[in-house]
Amino acid sequence: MSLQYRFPEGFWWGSAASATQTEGAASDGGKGKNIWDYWYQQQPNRFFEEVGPETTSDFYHKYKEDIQLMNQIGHNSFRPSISWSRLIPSGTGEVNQEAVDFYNNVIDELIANDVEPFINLFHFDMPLELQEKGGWESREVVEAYTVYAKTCFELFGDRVKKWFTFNEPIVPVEGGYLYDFHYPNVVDAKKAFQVAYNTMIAHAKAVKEFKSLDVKDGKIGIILNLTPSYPRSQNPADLKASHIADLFFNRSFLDPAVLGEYPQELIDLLQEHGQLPSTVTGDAELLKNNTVDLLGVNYYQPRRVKAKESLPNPYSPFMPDWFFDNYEMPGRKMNIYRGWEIYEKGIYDIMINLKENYGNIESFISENGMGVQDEARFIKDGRIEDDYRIEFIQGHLKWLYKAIEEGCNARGYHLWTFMDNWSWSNAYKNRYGFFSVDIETKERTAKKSASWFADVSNNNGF
Ligand code: BGP
Repeated sequence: MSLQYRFPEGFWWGSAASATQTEGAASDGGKGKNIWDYWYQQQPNRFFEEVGPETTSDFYHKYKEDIQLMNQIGHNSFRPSISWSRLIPSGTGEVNQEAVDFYNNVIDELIANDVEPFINLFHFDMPLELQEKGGWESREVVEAYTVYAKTCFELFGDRVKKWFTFNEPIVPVEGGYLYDFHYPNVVDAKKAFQVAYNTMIAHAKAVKEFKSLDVKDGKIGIILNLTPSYPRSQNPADLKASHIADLFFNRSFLDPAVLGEYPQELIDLLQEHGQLPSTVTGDAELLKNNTVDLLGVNYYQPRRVKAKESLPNPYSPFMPDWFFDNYEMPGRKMNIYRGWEIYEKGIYDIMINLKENYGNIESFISENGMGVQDEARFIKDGRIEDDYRIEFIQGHLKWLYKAIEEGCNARGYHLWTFMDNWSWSNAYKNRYGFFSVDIETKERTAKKSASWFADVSNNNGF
């Protein structure tokens, strides 16, 4: 077949999901509470139409059917996460056998269906008991995570060869400690930097455990949401604003994960403002010696910035936003439902940056996708005709292809997400899946994009 875009042999085609957003059974199977269960109980009004994480898409009970569907649409890989509070209900201590059975079944079913499990250990879902001990502010929690990670490697490492310590570790920092969209809803930059730092230490400790276990053919990575910072203009003031935004929102995790150290400029900036986190002797060496093998890149939108229009009030709380304003580029293409700009070339810019500045590390697009509201409007003959999603994916794949042609080490593309799921505070507002989910009956129905993606995967291109 003549294809315009033929991807390299063995390209990873699939999708990503997370435990809290898909499993449901939030209080079944011996699962402990995590911060989402708790926050919803406290403030249901903070969630779209007051829909909480209790049942979500019920993957816990329907995983077999779902995994068969993955196979039918040509998935050769799928990235779910393990729920820490399901596996170890209190965060530390006893392992829940029902959870071990569940994750064993999921992994075995994936393998039986020729879908390679890529397993992520943490997707925003801190066990409640550990949040009460300070969450990522606390080094005790860092130690608890290390034990949890080691437990997972030991339980499932015989079959799982691709592991990820964290998904978008910056999001709990932004949501929980800067901009008030995750529990514990603290707004305090100093705490935010401590949380960010401790998360990286937890990550490096997990990498160290993994390497000491010497899992045969195993790779360990991290999944980062890289958001290129584009300046409004080439004026030095705009360039500086975008440079600082990049330090805060990309390089704060990318540099320590891949290069093993923080950018000196970021350290200097935090020091100047009295915002440096506290560290422990040996941390720098730990980071240096435990960089990742593999990088997942989540890409949804660019960040456009400009120099500040007015000086920040020096008496206001310190925020990264002291250094830049967001810039609304005229004519930008928008996903109006999510309020995110669509800029396909961003994916190429990220890949070129990884090639030029990060040793061309082995990577893949671990999330990309388009959440759309009220998709029932697009039903024809019983099927959601989501041509806009197909266009969205195509647009991004073209740029990914170009990056690969230019020598970037990108190995796959995963959509967010396999089936419509519960999107944190947006609950079921915007739908992202190849399959729609009826939130009452839990029935799954393929959208047009599902059969399109099956063709792309089967042909290894389009
Ligand atoms: C990423 C997260 C996912 C997912 C996605 C879509 O940041 O890793 O968990 O939710 O974004 O975002 P949202 O659900 O907020 O629309």
